Amino acid sequence: MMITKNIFKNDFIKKLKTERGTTIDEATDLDIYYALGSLVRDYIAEDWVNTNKRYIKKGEKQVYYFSMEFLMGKLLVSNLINLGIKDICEEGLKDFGIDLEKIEEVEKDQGLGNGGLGRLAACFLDSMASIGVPGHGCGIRYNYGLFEQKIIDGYQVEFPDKWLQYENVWEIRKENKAVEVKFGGDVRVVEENGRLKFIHENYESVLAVPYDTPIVGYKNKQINTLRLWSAETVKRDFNYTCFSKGNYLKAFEYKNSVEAISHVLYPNDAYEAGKTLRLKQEYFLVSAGIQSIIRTFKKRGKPIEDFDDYVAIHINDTHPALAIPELMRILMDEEGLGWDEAWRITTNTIAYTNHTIMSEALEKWNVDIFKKLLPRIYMIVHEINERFCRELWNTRYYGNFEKIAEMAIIADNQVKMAHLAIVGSHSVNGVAKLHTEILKKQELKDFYEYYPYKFNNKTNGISHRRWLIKANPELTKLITEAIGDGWIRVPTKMRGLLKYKDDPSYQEKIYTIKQNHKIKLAKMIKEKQGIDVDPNTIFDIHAKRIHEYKRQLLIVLYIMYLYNRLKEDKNLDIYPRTFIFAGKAAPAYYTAKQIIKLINTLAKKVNNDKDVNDKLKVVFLENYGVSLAEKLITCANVSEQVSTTTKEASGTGNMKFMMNGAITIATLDGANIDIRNAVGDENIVIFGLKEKEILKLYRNGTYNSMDIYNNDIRIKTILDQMQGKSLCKKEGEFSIIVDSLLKHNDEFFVLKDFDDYVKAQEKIDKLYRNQSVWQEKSIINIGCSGVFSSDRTIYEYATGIWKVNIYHSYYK
Ligand code: 26V
Repeated sequence: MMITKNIFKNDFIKKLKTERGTTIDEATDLDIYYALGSLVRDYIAEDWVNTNKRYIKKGEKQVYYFSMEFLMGKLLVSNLINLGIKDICEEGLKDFGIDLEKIEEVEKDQGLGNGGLGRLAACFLDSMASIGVPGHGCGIRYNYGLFEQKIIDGYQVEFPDKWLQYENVWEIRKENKAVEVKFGGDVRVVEENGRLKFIHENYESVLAVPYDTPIVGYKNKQINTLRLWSAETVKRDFNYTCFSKGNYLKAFEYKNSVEAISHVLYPNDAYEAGKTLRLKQEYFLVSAGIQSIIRTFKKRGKPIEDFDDYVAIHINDTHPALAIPELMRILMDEEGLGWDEAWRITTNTIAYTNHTIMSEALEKWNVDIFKKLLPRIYMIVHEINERFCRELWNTRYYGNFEKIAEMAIIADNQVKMAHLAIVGSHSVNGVAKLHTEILKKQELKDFYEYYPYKFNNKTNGISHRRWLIKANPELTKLITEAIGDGWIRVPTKMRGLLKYKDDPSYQEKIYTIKQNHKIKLAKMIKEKQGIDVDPNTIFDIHAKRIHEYKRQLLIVLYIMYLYNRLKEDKNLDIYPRTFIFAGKAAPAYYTAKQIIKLINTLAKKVNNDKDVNDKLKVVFLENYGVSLAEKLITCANVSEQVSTTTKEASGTGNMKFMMNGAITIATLDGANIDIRNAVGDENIVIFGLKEKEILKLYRNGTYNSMDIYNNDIRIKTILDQMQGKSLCKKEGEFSIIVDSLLKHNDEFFVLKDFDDYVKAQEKIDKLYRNQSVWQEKSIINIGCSGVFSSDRTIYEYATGIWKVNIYHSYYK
């Protein structure tokens, strides 16, 4: 259906009446949002049904992306863009005196993720639909997403994220597609016709109810599905079993324990605490998802032996790795296949992405907890382990007990999920070149040596539709004016911009766009925090989870150093800067929370000191999430990507900032390396220890942070200030931070990299003064960012791992 402005306006008025019982004159922003959302859903409906029909009719391979997190953000405007009707709707609404941007504010962010890993899943869904991969998301419909962060007296305070408080217009509850998931109980083994049969008894039943959200491809009529599962009681059990025995309280206990499963997202992004509820969540996702895939598959009438020709399952980190034993269970216990056939199908179906080398994030489950919660699944994992260890012994490591113990899936009374994921899949990938190399050379070396053919790299990407077209319509327009709109379907065509890099009038336009975004942000900062920020200063932004390895601290030290210098010499010639931070800390990560307090304490001091005010400001923006990110990334002159080399697997914020014209100051870590390779050394500012130096320091243990403290007066002064009363009246407030740097020998080499960071910042200062040089670099960064579109990443997954047809790809 072709939608014109008039059709839209008529439809909209009708919707307001039928859905909200109101008129344009009376409608609140909430009415308008819901009427619009419901209308957009109608516009999507037909293509959604047709896409599913086409998938079934053509019988082609489907991809299922399993993830415990999907950080979708808001969907209204991104759906309008992908449907190709944003301009029409915006103008239609304007005729009614309605501002779309204001209406968008009503929508709650769908924040069902912690950070990079969850947002990557969301970008992948967008790209799969847009380049024409038949691919769907499978996740959990948490009642509460990542907590809302407020800053109170400088401290982070967490509040529940009530994203489902009002109706979610994008989802459709599919009650008739609910499945049962079983926990606990016992497994009885009987022999039947010469085969062992496994009978699961006395288990607790949970009903998994799916909610489907359409994922709209970019102007291509392809609508994929994100299916999120919600945990509910199985009515029969709830009503009869407990109530009939008069056990009223027990019934509620059951209800609570079931609903707890999809109640809230775990707010850690790099720390595995081994909680039973988390394991329950993981199995719930996997069991519901795989049962539903099998059901859809069987409707196609193909033999189960061909399952892997028609289905690819991707697991986003190890969190859904139980997909391996769950698929084995269904193929053997329910479909009657033998072990070898089931194993062939399972390993051909499943592929695994590793997202971190941080050892604290590696999932390991206590065997006793595992066995009790998932008795049949444990038996299968145990058997996988037995067979794997036997194979190692027979093929390569005969007599090498040590090696086999190292590589075993079950060892030291723990189930190691990464080992399970590698053994049970056909592909293991890292998320940037360096990360993949580290996996091969270090973290997963044994597995790489044994299964070299499984390992591959897929450098991350971001959806340029959300992070450029949606976030920065002004820049989008300017690019299209210069090089046409071909870059939207083939983002690498943004290179066409390079010919304008030294065109003064184009540079001027690029500058103005950024400037306007900065003015808007400055206004928001003034409204929210009362801080005056000058849009003519350099906006230097660090926005991501708060983590020691991401080194917010390095920037804090630099700001303190600048402050000290300005206090000594008011006329010090530095280009005025505004440092902006945003990010959440895991609620139980005390050091990270103290880093937030430190930033806010410093901000208060600096912002209220007239001596330095025209040169230095510090702002911490609360509640970082997708929507705030969309506002921030357009405003950065400088993008801070300063993780300790080797620690950031890829990073994706780095890509978002460059695509919007920021210059990156970075260590050679994760995808920063790929960015440097794309833009060239002159268009990025690199500093800090290199991979080899870091690994050497970690290995030989010669680093002594006290030496730096004693020999570098800048650092001594800063750390003494941090510890004493000059920064904060509460003595010892920041001792945990100072201790981490001195007593615990600065695990993340903040002090070691400080001097080089200062020099890098001085380079930035100098560069920014020459606006034509700066704008040229900015244009080069934008022009070279196309390769970081997740369309490219998904193309690589589709052709290299999943082996699926791609409908609309322009990459061929
Ligand atoms: C781990 C855990 C441990 C158990 C509790 C909950 C939880 C939640 C998330 C994680 C995953 C941590 C790994 C992660 O987020 N990695 C990030 O992945 C990004 C996408 O590939 C990448 O850009 C970042 O560099 C990487 O840190």
